[in-house]
Amino acid sequence: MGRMTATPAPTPEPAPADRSATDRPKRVLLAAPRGYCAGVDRAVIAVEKALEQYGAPVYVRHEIVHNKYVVQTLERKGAIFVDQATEVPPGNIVMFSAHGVAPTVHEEARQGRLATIDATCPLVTKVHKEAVRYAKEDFDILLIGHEGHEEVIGTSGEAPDHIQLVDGPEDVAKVEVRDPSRVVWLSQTTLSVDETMETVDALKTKFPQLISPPSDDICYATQNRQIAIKELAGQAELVIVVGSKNSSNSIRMVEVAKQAGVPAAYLVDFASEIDESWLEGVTSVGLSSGASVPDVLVQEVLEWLAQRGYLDVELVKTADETLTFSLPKELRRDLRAEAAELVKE
Ligand code: 10D
Ligand code: SF4
Repeated sequence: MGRMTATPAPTPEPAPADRSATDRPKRVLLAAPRGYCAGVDRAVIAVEKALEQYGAPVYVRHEIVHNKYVVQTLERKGAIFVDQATEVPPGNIVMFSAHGVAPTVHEEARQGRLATIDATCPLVTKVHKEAVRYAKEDFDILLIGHEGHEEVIGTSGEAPDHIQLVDGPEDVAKVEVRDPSRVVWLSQTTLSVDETMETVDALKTKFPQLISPPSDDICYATQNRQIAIKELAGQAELVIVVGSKNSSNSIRMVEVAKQAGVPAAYLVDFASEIDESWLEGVTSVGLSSGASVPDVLVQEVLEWLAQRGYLDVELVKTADETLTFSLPKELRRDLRAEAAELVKE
């Protein structure tokens, strides 16, 4: 009997991890937390309640939150959005947006004989209070934020003589202060955490005695959404963030995804804005939404993706959010009667 030749070992079946990207089931990695934060939820409900209680029209100075769909939906219910309180006819109700306003805007409303509802997020108000306190103590305040953004305009208005804006690390070179031993930095609530820390480091190099805010000015919701998007970015070839083009926190999420290494990341208001070509060669799509985005818009994107074979939806959860804020106290008053009295005075 001749010797048996050794049978070559069978080629092992490729393990699932070795399968090419095109063989793997298409999936969506859905971020949690995403969408509405406590301040946005409060502000949107405040407009709805005001319309219910006082009837239309309720004027709102600036978009209540930076979201096209929210604004269009509230307009259909009777809200009228204006750029300035001075555009509102006397004897009416005006609501201030979640981004906050300068004290001069409260004064304009008084002069214009308007009843007001302040829907400023309490976490923005916290930054206003810090600005007032440090200005009283005669500090130079370096406000890190994006020039022209509504929140920055409101916060700066609390202490215009003490605040200067620092719009990113490249702005640091031009910052001048009166006394380098009395300088504090504050920030807009919806910035990129990493970029803000770069700006702070540059400021600290220039002003070693720089004081930090007593607690984080970048709010919990902004931070949580950025942490979740970083987690997605490591596992997806495409990230879609639902949000409007003027929404600072939503724009930051796209930037954070790109910085975390995802090959492509886009901001869309609606599923209809997604370009089919973005999906070429993509197995895993990361999906999230900004703090001003109702979840119905994310559900529409999920349906759009499901129709194109992205049927598996995996939740990528990095935090639980339970914070809620009570509604603006003005909603407990009869503001229509108050507004009518104001025009009689
Ligand atoms: O542009 P943004 O991120 O500041 O505002 P958005 O309305 O999109 O989100 C809510 C954030 C607010 C009101 C600022 F704190
Ligand atoms: Fe408030 Fe943060 Fe939401 Fe802005 S993003 S409304 S600061 S909770």
